[in-house]
Formats: sequence, C-alpha cells, structure tokens
Amino acid sequence: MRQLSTTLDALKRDQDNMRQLSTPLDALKRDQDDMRQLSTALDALKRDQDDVRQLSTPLDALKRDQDDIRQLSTPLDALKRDQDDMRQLSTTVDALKRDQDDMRQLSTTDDTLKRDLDKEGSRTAALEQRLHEMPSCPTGYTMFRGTCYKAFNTRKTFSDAAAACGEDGGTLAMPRDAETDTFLISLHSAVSGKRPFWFGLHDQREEGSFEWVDGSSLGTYNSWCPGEPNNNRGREDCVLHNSEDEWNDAPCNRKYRFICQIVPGRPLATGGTLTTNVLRLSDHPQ
Ligand code: MMA
Ligand code: CA
Repeated sequence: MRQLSTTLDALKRDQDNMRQLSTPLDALKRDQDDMRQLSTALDALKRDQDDVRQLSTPLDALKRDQDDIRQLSTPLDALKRDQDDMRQLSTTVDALKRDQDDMRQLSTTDDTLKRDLDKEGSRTAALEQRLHEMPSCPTGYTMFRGTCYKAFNTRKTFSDAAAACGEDGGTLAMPRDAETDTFLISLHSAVSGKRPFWFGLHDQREEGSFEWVDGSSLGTYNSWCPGEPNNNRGREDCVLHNSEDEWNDAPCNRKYRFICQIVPGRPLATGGTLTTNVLRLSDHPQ
C-alpha cells in the first residue's frame, strides 16, 4: 500500500509536472507555427530578391538606354533644326516648281507665238506674192473697172497720140459705157481742165462707120454732141471729147491732148516692171 501510495504520489507529481510543462509546450507549439510562417515569408522574400536580381539587368540596360537618350538629345535637336530647314527648303522648292510650271507655260506661249509669227510670215509672203501677181497699173495710170487710164497733158495729132499710147503698151482710151466715159472726163479735167482730148474712136477705114482703135465697132453706147458726127468739110474722121464733155468728129491731123488705156498685168515695153509699179502704188495708195 505504501508502495502504491508512493507510486501514486509520484504519479501525481508527474501529473503536476506535466501540467506545468503543458503551458511552455503550447508556447513552443505556437513558436513552431510562427517559425513555419516566417520560413514561408522568408522563402517569398528570397523569391522577391531573385526577381529583383533578375530585374537589375534590364534596369541597368534601361539606365544605359537613358544615358544613350541623353547623349542622343543633342543630335536630335540638330535633327529637329535640320527638319525645320528641310521644311523651309520644301516650301522654297514648291515655289520654284510653281515658277518652273509658269516658265513652261510661258515657253509654250512663246512657242505658240513663234509658230503664229511664222504662219503670219508665210501668209504675208503669199499675199505679197499674190499682190505682185495681181493686175495693176503702171505709174501714172489709174485703174477703172479693171483697165488703166492716163490723161496726157501734151497735144498730139490723133495718130501721134495713138503711137504714144502704144509706147506705153496700150491704146487710145475706148469708153464703151457711160460710167467709163464719165471717168475719162474727170481724169482729164484733173490734169488739163476743160479742154478737148482725143480718145480711140474713128471712121478712117470707112466714112460714117465709126470703130474703136482695136477694130471693134462702136456698139450701142455713144455720147455724140447734138449734130455730130457731121464730118465737117468732109475732113473729120477722128473723135474727141469737146469742152462740153460730148463727142465730136474732127480733123485727125489737129493736135489735142489725149487719154491712153492699158490692160493691167501685161509686161511693159518701156522696161518698167510690174513689181516696181505695185510698190509705187502701195507707197501712194489711192
Ligand atoms: C464746130 C462743129 C464741129 C466741128 C468743129 C471743127 C466747134 O465745133 O462744126 O462739128 O467738128 O467745128 O472745129
Ligand atoms: Ca464734127
């Protein structure tokens, strides 16, 4: 019993010791939990540290890039200035291009004008050629209805007057209509006033049969003075314009002024040329 009691006592003490030990054990368990949590956190921190270490390389690269960028900023400014210069140059180039376009258009206009000038030159040359070829009157002669006339202010017999006209390449004037007759009167009076003048009508071949000096017959038109032709004294075979602007037969050997006519465009026997005649006429247009 005593032994049992002693053992029981010992057990009770152990139990007490156990109870007393249980508290620090609990503390130890909590500490153990804390340690586990700390170890987890430490592991996390180590991983973070690794991450940071891994980040340091790109960071260094970024720092170097930043340095590079700083160093690049100076050339970048220069580039920006260059860009400004380029913009200004581009504006200038645009203006120059517009100028060039203007120049091209002007040159086109210039070419057109030159071609026009050439064309006009050709036209002028052709017209001048035609003018030279155009029928025209020699100097001193005036054209009326396509025939050239000249009033001579010298007195000659009918045949000498006819010969003078022949020297000019023509004949005595043959007014076959009233208009031409009136023209002859005005042409003559401008030169000689109201004086009689021979023209190209006669009846020397057959008395009473009046004909023109080219051999053609008188025709329907005449301007005889009343009572004419009378072949006065039987000696009047040549016809003149009297002072009353009418026709009269008169003696052929009397000397009167006269009017010649020429068909234009025929070469002159006297050596004058058509060209010089044309030029003189165009120098003094009528
Ligand atoms: C008169 C008249 C005419 C004639 C001349 C000659 C003045 O007119 O008789 O018929 O021809 O004289 O001079
Ligand atoms: Ca008469």
